[in-house]
Amino acid sequence: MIPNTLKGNYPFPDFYLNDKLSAGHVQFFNEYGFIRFKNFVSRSTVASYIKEAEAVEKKWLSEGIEKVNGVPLKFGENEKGEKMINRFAFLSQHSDLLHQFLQDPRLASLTELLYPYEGRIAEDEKDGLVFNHYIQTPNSGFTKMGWHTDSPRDLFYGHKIMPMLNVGLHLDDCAYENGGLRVLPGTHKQGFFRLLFAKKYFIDNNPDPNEVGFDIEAGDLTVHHGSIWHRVQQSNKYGAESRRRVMYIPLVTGKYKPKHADSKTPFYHHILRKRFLSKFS
Ligand SMILES: O=C(O)CCC(=O)C(=O)O
Ligand SMILES: [Fe+2]
Repeated sequence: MIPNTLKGNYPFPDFYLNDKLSAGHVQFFNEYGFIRFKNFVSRSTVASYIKEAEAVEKKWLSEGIEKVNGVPLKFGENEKGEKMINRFAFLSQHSDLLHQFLQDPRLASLTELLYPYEGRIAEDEKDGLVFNHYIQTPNSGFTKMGWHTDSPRDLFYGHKIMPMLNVGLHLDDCAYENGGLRVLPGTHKQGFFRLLFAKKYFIDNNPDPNEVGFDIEAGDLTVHHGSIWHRVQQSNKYGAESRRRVMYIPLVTGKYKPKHADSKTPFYHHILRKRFLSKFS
């Protein structure tokens, strides 16, 4: 049971990752299953990453790309009614700048949170570097995401669930009241049954009395354990003001399982699509 003082709008100290993890960071993460680092990159770096994603988006749209390494892109319409990509996969394989970002030694240092497992940055595994672009428009493909954990996707591949981390670099300011990531602290420690059945995967979008959210500023980094329950609360704004972009880097353990141009589409993508994506995806 999480005490009342540890719910709602991030009731924890601000952490910074200057060089590598401190004992306090590790202790916090082990207790709650997530951690946020303020100002991981500067606003100008954020702007350069957004520009990079926009260039790839333009290219993929003009070439009619629909899948990358078997992973379907998600499409929708922006505030001007133009076709856009709501979810990119393996983005760093298509951008030198983002590939360079993944070499930041501070990212590799986060694998320590997977101890005693040896972790690695999964640039060519799972969905690689994911870029999520949420926006509320009449024909958006992506405005929110229901409760889920990231771990059971392994089961769809017929693999055992291995510990993993999802590291999010946030690219837009997003105040707690305006929506964004919500986590249920401590749920990474639950048993297998609650991992699978505590909530209805992707269907349940209801706030939980114990959830924690964040006043996110562009450049902040969040790390969450693959087994923590989390969701994305829809923005209460519309159009350009509702925009929320965040890149996710998977840090994984276990056998190296690279994907390539002719990798098959994982079955869970068919389910995900049915459950929370619009007619455009
Ligand atoms: O957009 C977010 O912050 C979370 C996304 C997420 O949970 C996922 O892609 O699995
Ligand atoms: Fe997730």
